[in-house]
Amino acid sequence: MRCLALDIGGTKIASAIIENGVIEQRRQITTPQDDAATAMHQALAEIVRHYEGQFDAVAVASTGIINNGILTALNPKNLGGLADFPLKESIARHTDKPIGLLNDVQAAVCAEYAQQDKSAVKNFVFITVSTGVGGGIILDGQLSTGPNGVVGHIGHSLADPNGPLCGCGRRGCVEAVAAGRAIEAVSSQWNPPLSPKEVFEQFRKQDEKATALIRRSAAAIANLVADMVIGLDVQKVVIGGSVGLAEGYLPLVQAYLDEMPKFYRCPLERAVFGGDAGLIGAAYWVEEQLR
Ligand code: ADP
Ligand code: BMX
Ligand code: ZN
Repeated sequence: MRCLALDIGGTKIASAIIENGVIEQRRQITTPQDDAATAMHQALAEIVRHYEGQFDAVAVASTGIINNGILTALNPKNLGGLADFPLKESIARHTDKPIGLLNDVQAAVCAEYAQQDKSAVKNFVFITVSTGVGGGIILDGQLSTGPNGVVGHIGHSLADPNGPLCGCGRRGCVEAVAAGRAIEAVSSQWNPPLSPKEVFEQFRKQDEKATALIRRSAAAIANLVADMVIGLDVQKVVIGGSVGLAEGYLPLVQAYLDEMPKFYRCPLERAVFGGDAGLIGAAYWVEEQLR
């Protein structure tokens, strides 16, 4: 089966044709932030038209709570204020092929779990540190989505009760201290202002201010990993997202995790599929659903 796969994140929308797990014709655009609903409808129309005649199904991995084809943002600030969006219906205007949709990190964990020894690893988590922070959770070998598609929104568990207000309305979420946007919220106020990518460049040059900011993020993610391990008996965690995959980040998370007592630790790895885990996982999941 040839799938048109889409990965809609807070920063970028990736698309590709995927057949037997192989990616072809990958494209990427910036996620609309202004007049987000109209621009999102237009972007989706353009993507589907671009690949017209080349796919048998559409597989969508998207940021947000994905339930019954509707995208509901837990943190609308990650999507230029877009809170609710009829994702399936918007795509269905341009194709009569079947459309399957799930949360972006739920998709990513499917791709990465397929690479694991399933007899040894039953409970497995993918954490993305990207525009936001999200999780995909496999329990007893099965993707867990919950009755409303909410499972995995672990970026909105507590990192610091006195921390910054999160875009979801809660104070001190992991996302509000660890995500790309959380790094940017601080570094954009510096003189000169720096992007998260530039903060990482400074961190790798051992700049003190940049190191403190990256350390704050990595410490929150290490605590999140520990919470997953002790709460769900997770046997392995894989990290993705542009912040999670940035050089030097994972060793720092590992160092914080190494400081924890034994019962809070588990093996920690970089995503095998890197930034393509969402695309590949969406295609994999939709093929399973249609089989
Ligand atoms: P999305 O959230 O759309 O899936 P990404 O995984 O690329 O997209 O994450 C976007 C976030 O990562 C943004 O906050 C961006 O500033 C940050 N970012 C992008 N590239 C890098 C990089 N090379 N190093 C560190 N951070 C990055
Ligand atoms: C947010 C939330 C999650 C998402 C996670 C990572 C929204 C719009 N998104 O916590 O659904 O999985 O970000 O998303 O509320 P990304 O855009 O950083 O990839
Ligand atoms: Zn939050």
